[in-house]
Amino acid sequence: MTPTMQPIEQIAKIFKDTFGHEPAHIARAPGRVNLLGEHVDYNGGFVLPAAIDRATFIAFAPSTTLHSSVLAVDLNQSALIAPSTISEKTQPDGTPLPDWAHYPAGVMWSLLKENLAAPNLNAVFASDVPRGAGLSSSASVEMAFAVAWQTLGGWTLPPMQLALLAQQAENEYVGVKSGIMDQFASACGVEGKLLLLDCRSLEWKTLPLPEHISIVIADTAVRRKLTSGEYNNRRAACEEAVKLLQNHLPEIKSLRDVSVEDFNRLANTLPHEAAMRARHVVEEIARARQAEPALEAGNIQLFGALMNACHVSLRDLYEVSCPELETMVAIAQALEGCYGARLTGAGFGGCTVNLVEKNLAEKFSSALAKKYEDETGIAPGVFITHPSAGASLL
Ligand code: NG1
Repeated sequence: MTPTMQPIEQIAKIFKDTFGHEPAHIARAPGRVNLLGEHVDYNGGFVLPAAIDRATFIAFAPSTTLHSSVLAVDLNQSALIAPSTISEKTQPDGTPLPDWAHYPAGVMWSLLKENLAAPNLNAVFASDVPRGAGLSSSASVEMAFAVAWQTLGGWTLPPMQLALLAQQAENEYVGVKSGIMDQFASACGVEGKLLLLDCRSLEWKTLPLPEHISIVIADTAVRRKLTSGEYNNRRAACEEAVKLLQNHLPEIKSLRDVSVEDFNRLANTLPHEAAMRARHVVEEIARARQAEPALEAGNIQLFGALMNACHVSLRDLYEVSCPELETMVAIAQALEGCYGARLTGAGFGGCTVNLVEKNLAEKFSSALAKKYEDETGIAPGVFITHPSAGASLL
């Protein structure tokens, strides 16, 4: 599926209505879905995401004013971002930047910090990536603006370097201590391919998705609050486990360095909660490594089984599931044509990812949506997705 033309036409029209002329450029930056390697990016592990055919689209042109003027179509709000007030997170008139504007402002801040030109621009953006659903809508906004400033700034960086700058924006400006997976997938996506990233070395490669397989995303339509607190708690538990394990394994730098065998031997030296969190990470990294030869060989049964095992681990050890995600996964796993189903992203709500036989994908999607609504009374969003290319100008 190619990206729908609708958001492009919409932002181009709103741009012209707002600024009185056509945009100079349009860029697109996709969201992502993670198939395996959950909550391991910040532990230096391996992740297996794909950029998806849902994206943030941005229409933009240089501005001669002392600020950038940014309009978020989906929220019907605008904000002014000026280099002179960016550090205070305020607009030029002293009013606070709205939360959504922290993403574009963070990217400008990050670029300026690295002495890269981020000229003032007029921009209109819209996205069809569901927000707060574990599909990296925020990274797609960051990457869209990173491409815009790269275009107007007259410099070019490799996509991974641009992703690292967007991650810096998210970590240091927005204040979410996320790993590199989201920005990487949005920046480096490859049409039709899954991506395998070593989050420590940042080396990556593509892996094949068999022709007869579709990826189906199912949004529970449940959004949990307190997610960033829960996310940071789990990060802290992983760090605690590393410190304690270093008493026995002084050479380790992160849970990435701990083998399943060593962990089994030492798990009882850790407090209960840290042991559960760390076990998920150590075993999940092992699963992601197993996935590489499985996908290279087209062994989708094994890959699906690894996804199912990942879900159990996220539910029982990492404790990031919720009743609606459980319902969605249980229904999916019992449907014909499903090889694997699990929650994707940080958890506590949001989406599941499902690997489904292509010729059954439509039937699977409508049955999943109907049964989920029957059981929960909540109308979900279920859609078939296709791995897409990374962020670029159109
Ligand atoms: P989601 O839930 O998609 O935002 C978060 C992190 C990722 C990664 C996953 C868990 C943010 C912005 N991103 O993803 O870096 O750690 O959780 O694998 O918090």
